[in-house]
Amino acid sequence: MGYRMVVVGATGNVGREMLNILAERQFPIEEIAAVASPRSTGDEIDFGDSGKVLKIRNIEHFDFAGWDMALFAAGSEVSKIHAPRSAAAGCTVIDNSSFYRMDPDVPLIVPEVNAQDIGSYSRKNIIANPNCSTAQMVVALKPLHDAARIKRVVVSTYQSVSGAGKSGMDELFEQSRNIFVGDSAEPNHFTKQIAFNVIPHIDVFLDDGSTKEEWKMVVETKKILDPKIKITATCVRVPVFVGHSESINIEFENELSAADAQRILREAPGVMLVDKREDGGYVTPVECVGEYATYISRVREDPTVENGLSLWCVSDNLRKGAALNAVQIAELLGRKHLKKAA
Ligand code: 11C
Repeated sequence: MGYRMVVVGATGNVGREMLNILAERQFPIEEIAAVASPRSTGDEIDFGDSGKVLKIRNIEHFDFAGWDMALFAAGSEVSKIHAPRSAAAGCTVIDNSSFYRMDPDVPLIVPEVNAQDIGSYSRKNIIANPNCSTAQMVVALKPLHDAARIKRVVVSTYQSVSGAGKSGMDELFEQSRNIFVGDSAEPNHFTKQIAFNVIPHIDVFLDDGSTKEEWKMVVETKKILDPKIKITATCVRVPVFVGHSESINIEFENELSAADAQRILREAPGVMLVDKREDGGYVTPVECVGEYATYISRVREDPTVENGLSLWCVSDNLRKGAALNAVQIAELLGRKHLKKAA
């Protein structure tokens, strides 16, 4: 017996990956509904490589009663209106938007890190999925925190344009082509030219000069991992289609050698250590596309502080950063709370 699953925002970058990953991981499904905005109603979408084709249903008229779980990937406005409707109808929401993440009655879950927190979902029948740049970072930090207690993190991100949706990807593609043929490179989606450039600005500016993307990395990491950890982030958009990269500098309470950190990371859930200290012995974003792991490379001691380490962290932002993590939450929820008879 399987679950009756809904994917909201099924036509977007993340929604499509949710369908792919549910099919890939053979999530036990009795029925699946692909739901999106009225403009896509009636369109067809593949249910991954299962051979099934789904007709898109209209979110405005979709009745969540009788469905088990809804994975939402349609942005904060849609989640704000329709997630409570789903939750009240008894269909547990796993929400990829930022809308509920910092709600104290909504658990924010990365299964490798804080699976134990999922029980509080019953307060609102909603579980939140973190921001992509947070998800991969906490997978890397958790085993090191357990080993030597993290005091402070300095992170700089190199985030792909797919984090900004299909229009971000289209802008990088078209601008690159236009520059080659001598046409205009006027920005449209991004604030400055993204092709052959980098932009130190993701999401809106806050009063203290940081951006909301940077703020999310701070507050979400504290909620998922440990509120005592101090974090400062600089988030940068780079001309890469898929795959977020992060340079992470960590200061620990206790001593942790690079060799011990490598040994711990090699065994850590969700982590793939690729760290050969030679030409090409590290992972770059193009190599992580379509993969599940959070890749760690360039682990080394930082002698400028007591107990410091630096490392490089890369993951597919549409997968571990969004769709995969949501499906892993659904799997966890199924195992722990919404069991179905085999
Ligand atoms: C980006 N991290 O790369 C963002 C996308 O809060 O879920 C995801 C935003 C979020 O632009």
